[in-house]
Amino acid sequence: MTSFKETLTENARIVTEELDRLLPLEDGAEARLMEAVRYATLSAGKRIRPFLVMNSAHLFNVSKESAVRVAAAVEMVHCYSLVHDDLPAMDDDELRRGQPTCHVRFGEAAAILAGDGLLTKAFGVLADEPTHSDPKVRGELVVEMSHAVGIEGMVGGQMLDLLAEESSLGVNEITRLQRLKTGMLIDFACASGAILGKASKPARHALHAYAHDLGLAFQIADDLLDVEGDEKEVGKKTGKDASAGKATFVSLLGRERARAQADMLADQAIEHLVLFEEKAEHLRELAKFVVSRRA
Ligand code: GRG
Repeated sequence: MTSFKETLTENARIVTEELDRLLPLEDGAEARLMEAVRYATLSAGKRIRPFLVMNSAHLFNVSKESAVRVAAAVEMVHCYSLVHDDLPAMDDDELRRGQPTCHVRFGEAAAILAGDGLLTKAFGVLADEPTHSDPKVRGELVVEMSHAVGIEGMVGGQMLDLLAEESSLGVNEITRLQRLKTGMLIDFACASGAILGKASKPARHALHAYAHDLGLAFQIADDLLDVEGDEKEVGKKTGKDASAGKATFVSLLGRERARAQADMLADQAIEHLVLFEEKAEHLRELAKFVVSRRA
């Protein structure tokens, strides 16, 4: 029987192949930019968000050709956010996915442009005809992605995060910040399968509820890894939140309560999937993986 880790790895391979195809090396003036784009994107990420796209699409019998394009677009946006988040003006990190960050390897200007290029390309992929034969579906994908990652979503959450260094936030404020910063892209990844499959309202609500709890569980697990994780295994610098004096779920709740909260949210996420019966098995396993991962 295939283990969940093998399923995740196989999915990552398929999505990485699609990214490789959508982001080809260029000749001439763009060569250096594409090298930076590919360096940031084809690196060894877990590909959790693309996994959510592929498996939410599976619930509604969406073709793999459509789903993998959306999965690649979501990963492009995620990689852009990592590249920009690592910049000196933001988190100023030197290690990501076990390798030097994009700006360390290619310089700041190229890293900014690589992020810009990835974000723009992602919207192009969603809007392009091979993604879905119905232009209304493609339009919905574009609008929902824009909502998830723009000012009222990920970018807004990043701003709150930067401001948080100068103030002491409580659990409710951290929850809102993380919901915007990491939760909304996870939400879009889950919603995209339902959009592609023109799913019913109850199915969309169930996936939204799953994504909400999974996103928070993911973030608490990320906070725990920053405290407990091994730098080599995690592939990025750990202990950063504490040294920056940043409030996190772990600093506010303590490790034990934070762990219990993450486990409770993962269980709750799984309960929202009852409607999908055995078709949602991979999504259930992902919720368990997210809170038990070591990287
Ligand atoms: C728009 C500049 C900008 C930032 C947006 C999402 C985000 C804010 C920044 C990403 C940086 C970060 C470390 C966020 C915390 C949680 C998180 C998203 C971790 C990385 O995701 P994983 O664990 O990473 O899925 P891999 O490398 O496996 O893809």
